[in-house]
Amino acid sequence: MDTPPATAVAHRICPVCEACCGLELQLQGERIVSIRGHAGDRFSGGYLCPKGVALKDLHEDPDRLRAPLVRRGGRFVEVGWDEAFREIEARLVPLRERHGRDALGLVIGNPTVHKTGLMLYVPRLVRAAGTHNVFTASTLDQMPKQLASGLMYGHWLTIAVPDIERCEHLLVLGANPATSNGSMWTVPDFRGKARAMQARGGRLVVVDPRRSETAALADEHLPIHPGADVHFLLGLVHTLFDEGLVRLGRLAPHVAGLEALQAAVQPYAAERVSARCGIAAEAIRRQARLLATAPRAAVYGRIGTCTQAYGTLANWLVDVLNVLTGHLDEPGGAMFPKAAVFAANTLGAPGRGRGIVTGRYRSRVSGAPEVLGEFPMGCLAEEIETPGEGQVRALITVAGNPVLSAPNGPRLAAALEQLEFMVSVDLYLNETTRHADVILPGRSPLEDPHYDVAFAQLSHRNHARYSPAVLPAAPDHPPEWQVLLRLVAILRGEGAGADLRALDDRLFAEDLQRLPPEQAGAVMRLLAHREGPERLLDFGLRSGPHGDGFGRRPDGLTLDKVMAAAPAGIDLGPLQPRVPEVLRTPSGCIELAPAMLLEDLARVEADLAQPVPELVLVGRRQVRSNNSWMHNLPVLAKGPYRCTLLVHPDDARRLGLRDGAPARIEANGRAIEAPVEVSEEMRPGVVSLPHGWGHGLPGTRMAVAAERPGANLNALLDEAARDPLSGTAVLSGVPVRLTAAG
Ligand SMILES: Nc1nc2c(c(=O)[nH]1)N[C@H]1C(S)=C(S)[C@@H](COP(=O)(O)OP(=O)(O)OC[C@H]3O[C@@H](n4cnc5c(=O)[nH]c(N)nc54)[C@H](O)[C@@H]3O)O[C@H]1N2
Ligand SMILES: Nc1nc2c(c(=O)[nH]1)N[C@H]1C(S)=C(S)[C@@H](COP(=O)(O)OP(=O)(O)OC[C@H]3O[C@@H](n4cnc5c(=O)[nH]c(N)nc54)[C@H](O)[C@@H]3O)O[C@H]1N2
Ligand code: SF4
Ligand SMILES: [Mo]
Repeated sequence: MDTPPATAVAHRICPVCEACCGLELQLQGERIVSIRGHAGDRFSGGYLCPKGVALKDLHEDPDRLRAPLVRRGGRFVEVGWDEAFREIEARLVPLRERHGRDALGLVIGNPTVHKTGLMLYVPRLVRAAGTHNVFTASTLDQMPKQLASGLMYGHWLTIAVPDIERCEHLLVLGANPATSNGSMWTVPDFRGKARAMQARGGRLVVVDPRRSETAALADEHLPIHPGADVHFLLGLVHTLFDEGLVRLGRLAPHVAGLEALQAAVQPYAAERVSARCGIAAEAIRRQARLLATAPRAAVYGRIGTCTQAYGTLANWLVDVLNVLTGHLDEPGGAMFPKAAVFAANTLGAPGRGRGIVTGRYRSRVSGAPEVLGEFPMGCLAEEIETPGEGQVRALITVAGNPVLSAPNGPRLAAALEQLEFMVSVDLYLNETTRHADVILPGRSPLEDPHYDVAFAQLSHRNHARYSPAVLPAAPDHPPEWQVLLRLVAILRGEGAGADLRALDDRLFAEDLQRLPPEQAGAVMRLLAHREGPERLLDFGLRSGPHGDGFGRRPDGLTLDKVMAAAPAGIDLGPLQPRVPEVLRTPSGCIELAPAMLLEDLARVEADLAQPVPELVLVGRRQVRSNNSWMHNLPVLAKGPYRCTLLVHPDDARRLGLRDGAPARIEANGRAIEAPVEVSEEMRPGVVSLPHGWGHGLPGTRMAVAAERPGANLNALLDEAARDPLSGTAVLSGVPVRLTAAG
């Protein structure tokens, strides 16, 4: 008789969102019994949300792909891995030979930054492709933050985050961390940390057109008119100068452009911007005074301040406020993390650098400037549709679903049908991958080891954590770094059957070329027992700011030490002041008045002359949802219908809309329908619909999601509307027309 399998406990860092919670799994053999927060985790301390629990459903989801699919005669058939790669080689290599490297486009989606293997090997894929046509979720998301930070501090990843555990006044704009669990700011259990701040006498102020879950926690909520953060922030900065509240403190010798900034904000008194942002002038002035007089304070802006027409300006002004009030780089203020691995903000010589540039080349059709090596996602469809040299004829998507997550998905879906060849590296046959010729499935996250390479760079506290794989993968199912490496081999002309270990060695040796040859050789030998992401991690840890320097600092970190500290992880302590060492601008100073930004203020001036739109649409995130891809998991899909349009009672009355009845939402000559949820949460004149819905399209294989498909907000949006500096799409504050449907 079989003995029942023993119960075991395993641990895994959750790879779904930026909070990076430590999870504890109860297992019975290879069956997951339950998932909860790991109380012993040195970073998240037991916090989790329903999406962490849903990793069980993801692991077990019968719709999750386990074998490659190849389109044959209009249908997808399962094939072996070798056959799938041979198909890709046979179709992609001649296409690139005929039409050049730019004929292959790349789409890189959000989960890439959450998976160690993808995070570390996608750059290799991008390099091997050698195409200008790179499109990522960054231009639907945080590029304005990265551009503004790059211009001010000299590096794209020198990003200040609130030191919430010591903060006493937190001003949040366009973020809902109580639901999103934080973004460009890794802060598990934001709610608990915000409450602790309030219990210390601290104050939370939230600027949001909706009384969001975070605004509901706040001491003050300012319901701003969408898209007007730049006006509000200009009013705050003006007030600081006007009322003599500027205090640079310790940073004074490290700041450039103060006078130019003062002159530039001169036209934007609170009294002048008030009508545009819908916040009383006295309330704007009061917020400036509160910020200036709080001993420890931080301003934090997130996606609501990014996905709008003035995203880069708004994100610049957030940090300008932190600098002018003496709160940047101070404990309890906005501080710079120092990650253990690949800490981008520690590279190069301390204190001075080359700074950043954009527009080194431009997109073929619209002439959009390259930003951080990519073009706006909103340009993808036109690059596929428009004939000529450099036309995108083939596409590789990695962990992206732009048909739902990018503006004007219907146009993009039609464009994808015109491609000569498309490969998707993904978990599902969904709205985007249904257009592919070959789909290469990733593994369940529980089958992969994990280290958060991206989010440790944005963390409210420095830490190093590793988790081994929890469950074994099917023996023939390669980890995703090997899938990408196989694609690299094909793109480099080494063939689908190339020796991956040898290729991995060569690529690592290429990475080491910036070291002196004898040092590179020594590193190669010391890490010869590792391969893939773990070799890169060990290298990153040992050569990083907390590392052992390959023996030079014996107390420092190595991957062995971090592995031995699993599952609790290693706490590297609270953030420390880093100015001027962290700066990489050519001047060696914090640039308060970059020319590109001052010039862009002309658009704000023009905007002020326009009437404020009467009715606009914003998005919203929901705890049981994650962009477009977790709606197939039963534990998240159950409960009330969530893809509802929140409408203020006054607007509902005026427009003849009833609670629960469908409304027709029109914009840009397109329309969708969603049920109305009458809600006092909304600012009058603003309605809110979540994004990532619109499932059940023909050819998809996500049965649970298709039962309640929801409406695709992005089907309405204009793919050409963007912040011209960062290329980031305008996803919020879009004028709409609303009528009762039917
Ligand atoms: N209107 C509106 N649109 C938005 C937003 C908004 O606020 N409003 N938010 C934007 C933001 S911030 C973002 S980041 C983007 C996100 O947009 P995308 O980057 O397109 O991300 P998702 O929509 O989450 O789709 C993720 C894809 O990755 C696949 N996937 C999941 N896990 C894995 C894995 O481990 N390996 C592989 N290979 N694939 C995996 C999923 O099946 C899915 O196809 O959406 C943007 N779109
Ligand atoms: N549960 C869940 N968590 C997630 C995700 C998810 O889909 N679901 N997605 C993840 C991803 S990819 C990201 S990038 C992060 C994003 O994380 P957050 O930046 O916290 O994003 P949201 O929760 O969408 O909150 C944005 C808020 O901005 C408000 N807003 C809209 N327009 C404006 C405006 O013009 N001005 C101002 N001031 N506010 C405005 C909205 O009402 C909303 O409350 O969340 C991540 N976490
Ligand atoms: S908050 Fe984010 S990291 Fe934490 S359990 Fe939820 S999805 Fe996972
Ligand atoms: Mo995002």
